[in-house]
Formats: sequence, C-alpha cells, structure tokens
Amino acid sequence: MFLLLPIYSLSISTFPVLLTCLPPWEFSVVGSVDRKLSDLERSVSNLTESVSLHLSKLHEKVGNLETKLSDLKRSVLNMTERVSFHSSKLPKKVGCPDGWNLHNSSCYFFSAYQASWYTARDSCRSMDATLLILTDEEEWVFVNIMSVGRPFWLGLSDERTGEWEWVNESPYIMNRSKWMPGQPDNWAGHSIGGTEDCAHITSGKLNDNHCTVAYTFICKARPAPN
Ligand SMILES: [Ca+2]
Repeated sequence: MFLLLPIYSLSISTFPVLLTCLPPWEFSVVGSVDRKLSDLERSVSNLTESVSLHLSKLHEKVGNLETKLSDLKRSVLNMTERVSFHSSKLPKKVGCPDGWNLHNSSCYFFSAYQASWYTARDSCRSMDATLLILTDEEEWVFVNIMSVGRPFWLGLSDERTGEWEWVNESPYIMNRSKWMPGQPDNWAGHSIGGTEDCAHITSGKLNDNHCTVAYTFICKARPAPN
C-alpha cells in the first residue's frame, strides 16, 4: 500500500521518510519535484535578496533627496529674510497712478482727450485731483516743457467774480509776461456767445478762451504712499 498524498502538501524535510515508502519507479518523479522545489527556493531567495538590495538603494536615494529638500528650504528662508531686510532699508517711494507724471513730489495728468473747462475741472475732481494750479516758477518751467505745441486748460478762471482766480478760489496775481501778447482780451466774438473766462496754457504762455472750447487739460494730485 502506497501513500496517496498530493505532492504539493509535502515539504522537503518529509521526503526522505516518504522515499522509503515509494516504489522505485516513483523515485525519479519525486527527485524531479525536489529539484524544482530547490530551484524555486533559490529563485525566491535571489529575488528577495534583489528586492532587498533595491529597497535599500531606494531608501538611500529618498534620504538624499530629503536632505537636499531640507537644504533648499533653508536657502529659500535665508534669501527671504535677506530680501526683507534690504527692502526695509530702501527709502519709501511715492507713487503716481499709471499714466501720471511724478514731478517734485506731485502727480500730473496730461489728458490725451479734449474737454470743456468745466468737464476738465470735474474730471480732475473725480480723480481726487485739481485742475492745475501753478504755484511757483519751477512748476511753470515743467508745465511749459510738457505743454509745447498743445493747449491745456489750467485751473484758472475769472468767470465767478470777474477777477482771475485759481479753481480753489485763491487769487491769481496778474503777471502779463506769462500771457500771450494782448491777452487776456476777454474776446466776445465767439459764435456761441459770451466772452472768454477760462485760461489755457500753450507752449508756456497763457490765453483766455471760451470755457466751452474743448482742450486737453492738466490735473495735479498728491502722490499716494506705497
Ligand atoms: Ca483770449
């Protein structure tokens, strides 16, 4: 009587015992299975060793990457602190809105479009600015340069009282050298009626004209701190 156990239920250690119970013609089959099992064990062992080796290398690479990432974070932190330190040493800048010119701590807007004196005044106000009031000779020179060849409304009018005054109702001290020859003449020949009560500047010289005439204009504002 032979044992009829399935081969896969046998371990290698049980084979010597079992072999004594097998007939001779079964030895070759068992021997073949034994070799295959041994080969399989070697393959598994080699594979385990290989996986272990790769895992070890992978862990080493991850460790290196973590070290580099840590170094990089420190570098970024150092650079951020240095930029912050140097930024704090920079003088505070003043800023004008886009399209405005900064000059002597004031912002100037030279419009590209034309409008009546009234619309120009209101447009400046809507931008928290004032239709230009010229305050000193240096500012005259700046505006002269910027107004070459084009008329710009200024915040100067005699419509309210008959006397020339700035748009903030401060008095204008007449200086005829600043006016075109023969101006202001309060000319009344306009087809639209009325006289000339508003002043514009062209190439550094003033002239009075009808307030409804459309000219470009200059607004002035204080710069906003950044
Ligand atoms: Ca005139």
